[in-house]
Order: sequence, then structure tokens, then C-alpha cells
Amino acid sequence: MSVFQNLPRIPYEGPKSKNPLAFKYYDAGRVILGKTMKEHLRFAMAWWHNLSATGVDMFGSGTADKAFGAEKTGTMAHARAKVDAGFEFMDKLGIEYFCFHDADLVPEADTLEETNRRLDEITDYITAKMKGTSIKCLWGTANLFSNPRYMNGAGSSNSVDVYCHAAAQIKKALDCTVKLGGIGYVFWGGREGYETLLNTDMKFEQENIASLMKMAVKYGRSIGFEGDFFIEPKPKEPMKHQYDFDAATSIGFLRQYGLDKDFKLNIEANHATLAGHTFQHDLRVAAINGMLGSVDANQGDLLLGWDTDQFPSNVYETTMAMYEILKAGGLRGGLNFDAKNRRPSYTHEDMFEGFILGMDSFALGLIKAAALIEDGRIDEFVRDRYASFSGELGQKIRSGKATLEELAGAAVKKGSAPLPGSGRQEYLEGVINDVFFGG
Ligand code: XUL
Ligand code: CO
Repeated sequence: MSVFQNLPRIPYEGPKSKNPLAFKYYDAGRVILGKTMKEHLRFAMAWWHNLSATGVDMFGSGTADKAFGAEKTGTMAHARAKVDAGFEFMDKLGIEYFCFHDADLVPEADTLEETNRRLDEITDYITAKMKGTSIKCLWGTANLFSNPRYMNGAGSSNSVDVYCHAAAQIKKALDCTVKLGGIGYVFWGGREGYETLLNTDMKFEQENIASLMKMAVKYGRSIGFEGDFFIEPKPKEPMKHQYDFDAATSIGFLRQYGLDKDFKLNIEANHATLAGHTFQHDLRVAAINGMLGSVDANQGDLLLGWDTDQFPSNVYETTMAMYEILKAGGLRGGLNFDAKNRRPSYTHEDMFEGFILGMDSFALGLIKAAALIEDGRIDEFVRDRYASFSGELGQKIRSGKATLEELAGAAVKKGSAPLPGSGRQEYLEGVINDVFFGG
């Protein structure tokens, strides 16, 4: 008897379908700009939200039953039930990747030795499940933020014992990621930041975080991990200030400590908006620096100041995201739904409908982003906007050969600079509406 026996394999039925358990836009085999939707959109399931989170919040206990038939949660029998449920779920939705924290897979034991043994047991079980399917691991990570020992961070902790414990967890999480064939390893600096500068040596903490990352790279490469390490920027929550504030800050950090060859960024939509940026902005910053790695696909609520981790539904946003991703030549990683159902959406059917919403929203975003690129008006406008630099002087500036004296001379000769061309924002926003809704 399977957990989701009352739920079907999700078919593609097209935009006219009213069937809540069917895709309207995600048609895995449909070719867009030379690649199938499945190739463009490497969707992944987040073990923590989908298989573990029950809807607990600050004011109340869980509403969703995620026991998946196990008699008791927090046991190895439950850990295995989650694997069974997860694989059935991914299979029925046509999702080929999953992401995990060590703590999502097994309950933490009293000793590291026993926790590691449990991880060996469950990863054996997952490896066996993966056989004969096309399901793979997108990335793994270590949970270095839930246990009270991490109250002051992991790499940024003031305690050398806590720092070592974090190192041990990272080592094991890397072992598990490699064992499961993961193509990435993520560092989300959950509590790598501060509550008050009054008790914080910021330089000390950042140097320690960098050292931990360097050790992780060295160890990872030594056990044959060839994938990317990712930093996942987030400005705040749970800490008041987190060091990996946004894409630009994280890139500066990686370059400062010589980590930029091994690391890329995992950009999460809701983290970008918490930093006061659009999702598109952080994708652009990562892309133009050659650091666009993977994406945590979700959306926030702009009226709320925290990470609501909602399934993406805003097609304007998914379109602009896919526009950036297509322009960057695609993702090295994939699109992980770091997203959870709202607390009152607590049934198994809601789990399916959350993913259908997210997958359809990104499929529609892909279709519209490709249409924007094929339409060409936006690209053409941006190209023409800088046309004044195609002349002799402009080319000299672009190639770094111009001098300030020379430019000053040219300006004096000209007398006064004419106004630059209009930015035509309203026209361009109209083009987007036209591509979205025009005939
Ligand atoms: C938290 C968050 C994490 C990371 C992995 O905001 O996004 O789930 O994705 O640690
Ligand atoms: Co995330």
C-alpha cells in the first residue's frame, strides 16, 4: 500500500484543462529554444519542506501529517517511510532531483558516531531506491542552524568545539552527497551573522567561515566531489544580519578568500526580496560575474518581512527569472522548490498541487521568457541604448585605453553634452504586456 495511492501520476493536459491534478504548461518533452522543458527546468524536491515540515509556526503546532504511515516520527522507520513517500511523490510528478540537509534524512542521535551510522543506513536505502529510476541528488548540505549548539553560528561560532562539530557534520554531509551522486553542495549561512556588534568580532568570524569553506573544498575534492560548492545568500532571519547578505556581498567574500573558483551561488527568490532586491536582480548579479549556479525556486510575500517560502505563482517573476537564466546559457544546477504549502493547505493533495503550481509557473515563465527573447524588442533597445560607445572614443573607453585628459579635451571641443536618449521604461513595460497577452 503506497502513501499516495489515491493520487495519480500527474499528466500534461494543456492550458484548457481544469483538472487540478494535471499540468497545464509543464510539458516535459516540449522543445523551447533547442532544449526540452525538462532539460531547461531541472526541478528538485526539498526534503525538508516536502517530507518533514508539518506547518509548525511560532503560534501553533503542525497541521499536516507527515508520518507517511510510520508508527512514530523521529525514528529510523519514519526516516525510511519518508524515503518511500519522497520517491513515490517525485515519480508521480516527474521530478528527477532532490535536495537534503543531513538532519532531514535521519533524526539526530546523542553522539556523532551514531548519527553518522544512521546516515550510512539511510543513504544505503536511498541508493537502492534510486536504482532503476532517473531520480538523482541535486545537492546536499548540513543543517548547522537548528541545534542549540549553533546559537552563535557554526563557522562564525565563538566556540572552537562547536566549530569542530560543524566541520564533522560538513564532512559527513559531503560524504553523503558524493555517495548519492549530488552535483552540488550548499552552504546556507543560517546563523552565520550576528545579533549585536557589541559582542561580535566580525573579521574573526568571517575569516573562520572562509577557513571552514576552504577545508570543505579540500576534503570534497579529495573524495572525488567534482561538482560546485554553492553559497546561498540571505540577508537576515534567523539572525538580525547575515554575512552572505546578497549575491554581490557573497561574491565579494568568495573573491576575498580565493574561493571563487570552487564556489557558485544558489540564488533563492525569497532571500533576494528580503535583501531589498528583485529575484531578477540577484540572478543578474550572479550571472554577470559568472557565478550563477543553482536556484531555490519560491516566492515571498512583499507585505511580510520574513521568508514565507511559498510556491512560485507570480508568472511575471518566473518569466524575468527564466529570462536571466536563458541569457546566462542555463543553470549548472537546477530549480529546487525550497517552498512549503501554507499551513491551512495540509493534505497530501495540497503537496501535489503546490508542486504543480510551481512547475507550471516556471514552465509558463520559460515559455514567456523565450517569447521575449524571440520578440527581440527588449534586447534591441538595450543594445541601441549604448550605441554612442560604438564610435572611436567609446571603443577606446571600453578597451581601457582612454585617458582622462583625452576625454576632457573631447568634452571641451563638444562644448556641452546633449541629453542621453530616453530610457523609455513605459514603452518597454508595454512590450512585456504585449508579449504576455498580445495576439
Ligand atoms: C533557509 C533556506 C535553507 C537552505 C538550505 O532560508 O533557504 O533551506 O536552502 O539550508
Ligand atoms: Co533555500
